[in-house]
Amino acid sequence: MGLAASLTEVDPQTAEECTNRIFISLDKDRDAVISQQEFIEGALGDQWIRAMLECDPSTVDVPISP
Ligand SMILES: [Ca+2]
Repeated sequence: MGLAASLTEVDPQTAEECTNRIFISLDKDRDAVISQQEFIEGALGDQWIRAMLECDPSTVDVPISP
């Protein structure tokens, strides 16, 4: 299954499960802190995490300052 197909199918993971999966994957030294280096290396090395971190602006309600 391709990445696009996997992103369009219903994912049984909850937001909390996704967050935990991302955190565990990125926190390589298990100190409960994600350093900038861990974040960059983890995001670059994991296609699923990169896909989860991408933001579609059309799905986010961002208030615009007057
Ligand atoms: Ca860490």
